[in-house]
Amino acid sequence: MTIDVATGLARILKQEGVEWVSTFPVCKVNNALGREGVPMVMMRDDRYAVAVADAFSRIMGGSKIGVCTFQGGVNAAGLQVAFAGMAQAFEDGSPVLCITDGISAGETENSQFDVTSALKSVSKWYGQLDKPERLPEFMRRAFTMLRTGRPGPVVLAIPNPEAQYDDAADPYVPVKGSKSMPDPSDVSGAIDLLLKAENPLIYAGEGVIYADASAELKEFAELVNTPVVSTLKAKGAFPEDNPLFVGVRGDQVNHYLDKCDLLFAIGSSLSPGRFSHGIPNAKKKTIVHCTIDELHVNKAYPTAQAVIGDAKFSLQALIADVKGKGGRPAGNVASEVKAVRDEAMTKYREAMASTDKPINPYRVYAGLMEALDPQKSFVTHESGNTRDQLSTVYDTLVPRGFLGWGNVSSLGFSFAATIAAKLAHPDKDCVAVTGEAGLGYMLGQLEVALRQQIGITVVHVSNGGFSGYGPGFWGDGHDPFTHKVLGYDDVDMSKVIGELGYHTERVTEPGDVVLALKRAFEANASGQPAYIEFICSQFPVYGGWVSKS
Ligand SMILES: Cc1ncc(C[n+]2csc(CCOP(=O)(O)OP(=O)(O)O)c2C)c(N)n1
Ligand SMILES: [Mg+2]
Repeated sequence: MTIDVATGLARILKQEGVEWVSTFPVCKVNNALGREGVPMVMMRDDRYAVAVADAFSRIMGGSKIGVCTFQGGVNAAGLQVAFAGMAQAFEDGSPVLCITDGISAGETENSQFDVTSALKSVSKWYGQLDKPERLPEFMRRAFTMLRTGRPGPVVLAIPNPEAQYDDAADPYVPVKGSKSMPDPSDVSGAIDLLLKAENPLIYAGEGVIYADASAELKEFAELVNTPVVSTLKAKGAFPEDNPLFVGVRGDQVNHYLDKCDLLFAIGSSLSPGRFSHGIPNAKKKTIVHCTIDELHVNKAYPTAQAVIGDAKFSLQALIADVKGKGGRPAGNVASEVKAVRDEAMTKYREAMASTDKPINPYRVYAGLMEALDPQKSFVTHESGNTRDQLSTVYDTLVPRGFLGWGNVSSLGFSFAATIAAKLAHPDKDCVAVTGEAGLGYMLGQLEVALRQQIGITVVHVSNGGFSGYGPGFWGDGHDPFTHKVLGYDDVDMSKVIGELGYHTERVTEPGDVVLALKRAFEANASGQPAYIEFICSQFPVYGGWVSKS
């Protein structure tokens, strides 16, 4: 049957299991999505349209693909704003499908902004549909790339959504992703090195979550009796109540990164960045690197042994190999982890019990841990202290019980992530924890949760400034001229946001933290979003990142 490209696209998305599409108007395929019954989550700007779909892919570990649409083509206004979201998705390796208008033949080379080179720089693949009958081919290719190899965004530009093609000529069949197993001799070599090491350390990255390999990681770590560090983006890949869990950051992580003679990386690019650890004295250590992508082997550090393949298959092979070789002796690894961790956590645990006013932010995080069921909740941070502090202390027991994000971390993503989390898991309590800066980004988006009745909670650690930037408690801070904004004495954000229709509270008493959170989650259960402003001190104290040396 002859149909138009936009209708064909909508039907293929449905065949591929896409349940909704996030968008900001206009994109010329949207009307066909509406007609074909694909629900649209309309955000209030294009960056957030990308971010919601991006976050959904992350939260689902790529088992479902987030899809978004935004304006492009000759009038690339939407695309220019969406670009920020695509850059973030590309930086963090998120398998999101971005659909935008394309530039028709005869209209190219009109604008100053070079759409093609811009989109190529933020995608795993950018395809412009140059003939309507190629739609099935492009979609097969897109979903293959979204489900295979190192995750990353795919961008499709559709120049003429009304162009007709015969959908029976090349009937669409959903595509399956493929995974690869590592070379057995690499697996054996990796285990031989591990068994020789005196103080090995496992360094788990987000690839473990994308490969759905948390159970295998736990089995492997226990079998080889080796402590585990998780990256920010992998937080929750290893259960954080396990005696072998060291942490994401904090003095105990520094201790183990320093002390290890062998670093066994799984599912991480091992790129020392702004929000990840470097490996101190790397040249004196043995680095085993299990990764899906050769791009990262011998990148920042010499790799003693690469194991290239899907993290689950790699871990299964590593488990089988080590079982044949007898494993590692039990020793006192777990008791040492506990001692080092307890010592490092003492100051944070004190802050978590603080009765200070304004409220210590750690008291709010302790309240979250008390009010939420760790198995049935989703928490994410913002850029700023909420990231640094939550990733130091928030106990995550299941993958994506906490979403850590940001090789670089673009403010405002937490709201998109929490919307996506609630759409993915309507039964979970979903919370974004933000400071002033993240809140500023998300203010324009708050209407979405009301309109769509998405019951999420925004927790605002309200401290009147960019607290890591100002004088703080220790001297002048790193940006003393640009850290003050209107604070809680100047404006009552709970009233502002309350007027919109959110359940809001302003909490000044440490003893009220847990009850206020519980009331917010109750409101969420009936589809009402909530905003809770906790009047907090500026307390820029958190675990650092170890630098590469
Ligand atoms: C898009 C973007 N621009 C700039 C930054 C740099 N940045 C990181 S945190 C921050 C301010 C954080 O202040 P606030 O939200 O009040 O959190 P606090 O640290 O006080 O808890 C800024 C400007 C960023 N991460 N993202
Ligand atoms: Mg602040």
